[in-house]
Amino acid sequence: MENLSWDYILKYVLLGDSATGKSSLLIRITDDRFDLTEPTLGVEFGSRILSVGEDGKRVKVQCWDTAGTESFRSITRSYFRGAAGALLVYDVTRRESFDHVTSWLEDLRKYADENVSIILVANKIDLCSTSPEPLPSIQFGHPFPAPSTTFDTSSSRSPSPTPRPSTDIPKDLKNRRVSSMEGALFAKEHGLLYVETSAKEGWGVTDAFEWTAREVLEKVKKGELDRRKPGGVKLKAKEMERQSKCC
Ligand SMILES: Nc1nc2c(ncn2[C@@H]2O[C@H](COP(=O)(O)OP(=O)(O)O)[C@@H](O)[C@H]2O)c(=O)[nH]1
Ligand SMILES: [Mg+2]
Repeated sequence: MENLSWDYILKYVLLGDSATGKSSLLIRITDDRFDLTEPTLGVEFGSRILSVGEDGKRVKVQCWDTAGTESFRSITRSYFRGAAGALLVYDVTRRESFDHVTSWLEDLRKYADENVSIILVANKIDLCSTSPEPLPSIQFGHPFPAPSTTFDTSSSRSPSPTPRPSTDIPKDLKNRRVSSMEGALFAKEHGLLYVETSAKEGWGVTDAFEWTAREVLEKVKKGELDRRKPGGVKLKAKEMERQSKCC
């Protein structure tokens, strides 16, 4: 039987323009399938337990999938409050969905808790590549993924930042409107994590949810989250006791 026990529950939100693949990413992480999805009206919900970090903490991510259309934007914003993690999604084949990331980020900064961990998700890379590509080697100011390495964008469970040769660059860029470098630099500039995904092929999807969880858990460990109001993080009683002893 599936083990449903958890050490942490984290609230996540998925945001970004319509049709960038938010619902598809959610279905991929919760059910490991790719379907034709109906456009999201308002907000939908899904959850999945992930094993995170070297000590394999069991983290239940509860994801709120929001609608990217202007008419639902005020509803969408109300879900930002109390989120521990946010997946800000754009479609690498639609330039305007990347141009709008700035405005989604402004919304997050305004309506979400200041400690929210954000990952910029460049989705639909299957449309411009036949396999997951290495990400640009950029020095990130984040503990995860490890600095000065390329990231593994495969759908493996653990983020293994295996360095790959820098000559291994994408070949079929015909459909691509936002390069890896541009996405990664934007993320670095704004203090976000960065990942490339294909909800269709399952590439990088687990990494997106897991890397965000790792960053949240790092903040919990360092005591950066207010214990009385830990914004979107729920700890099991046992874990709470351990945390209060250690820091
Ligand atoms: N090729 C490809 N299509 C995708 C991917 N993710 C989503 N789609 C398609 O893009 C469209 C919008 O996806 P959806 O998940 O509804 O986007 P949302 O509006 O952001 O929730 C649908 O036709 C999906 O099948 C992907 O990774 N690759
Ligand atoms: Mg949707």
